[in-house]
Amino acid sequence: KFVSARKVTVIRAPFSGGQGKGGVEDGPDKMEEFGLLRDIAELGWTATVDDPLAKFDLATLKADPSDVYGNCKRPKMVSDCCRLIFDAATAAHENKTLPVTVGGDHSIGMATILAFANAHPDGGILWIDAHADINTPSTTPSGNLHGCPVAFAMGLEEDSWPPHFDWIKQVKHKVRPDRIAYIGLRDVDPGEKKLLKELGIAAYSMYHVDKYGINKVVEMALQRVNPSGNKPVHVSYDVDAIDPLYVAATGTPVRGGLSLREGLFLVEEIAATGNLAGLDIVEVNPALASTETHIVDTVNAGLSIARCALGETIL
Ligand code: 4U7
Ligand code: MN
Ligand code: MN
Ligand code: MN
Repeated sequence: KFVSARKVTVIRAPFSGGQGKGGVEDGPDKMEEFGLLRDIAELGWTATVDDPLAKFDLATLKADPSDVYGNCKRPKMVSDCCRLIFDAATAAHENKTLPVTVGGDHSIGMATILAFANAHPDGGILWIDAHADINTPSTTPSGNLHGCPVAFAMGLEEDSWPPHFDWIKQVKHKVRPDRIAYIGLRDVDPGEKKLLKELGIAAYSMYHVDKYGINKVVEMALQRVNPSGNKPVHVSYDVDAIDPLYVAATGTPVRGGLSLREGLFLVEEIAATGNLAGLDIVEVNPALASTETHIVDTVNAGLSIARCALGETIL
């Protein structure tokens, strides 16, 4: 319906400018080395690979000390790269393919969910994360823009934005607060809590996962963002939603997360609806592993998310 004939566009986003640590830019390479494209093909999907950031010298851009605005780090780099990813994702939606964007840090989520909302204004978004990523330039405690993508995609507090993000103001359909739901939260900043409350956003934390179980939580989240059950759904999956026991190689690990099975069940359930129309897999950072096992576990968790979302376990 939203995606024709099992076609995927893999959008490579080897981007790390939304946070300070190195290594997350190697996520796409590692995922491919471990067989991302082979797995997609084996599941009967045809993949085209898009590499919108290939023309940039990302290491040089990241090292530019003048790229700051107030407390926001690297607004120009984040904006320039997100604009290209937005265009790539928009093209994927126009071609009726399923964009699978592989990060890179989660700042690129502003581009993918904005492209999704603009292409499918009545679609729903699930943000799977330990964090809410809805800080604005005025609330961010770190200045790292990977903690802010939802605020940009919603157009929140535009007056506080670095001018680099003006292009977002021209995008016709922004992400609506009633069309996004969170699952997996356990590290939300005070300013973010206030925004979630004020905007009435559906936010299921680990407390809710324990209280109701993951099956019920997914059902409640889908009910909120896709009440008719027949609209497209985008899943923005930060691997730090899963417990660091399984996913150690990520930039901002928080204990007490989803079990690997809960994390996979969630995307299996979306696959079963047949409504998946966009997927991000972000924050795999192979450089933050202290053992080879950490790398293998984390990258394989990322691959499992992709395969389960594409229907591997729906028999
Ligand atoms: B991620 C944080 F303060 N909220 O804004 C911030 F705790 O994409 C963390 O979810 C953001 O990994 C984490 O810097 C961003 C912090
Ligand atoms: Mn996170
Ligand atoms: Mn995130
Ligand atoms: Mn993280």
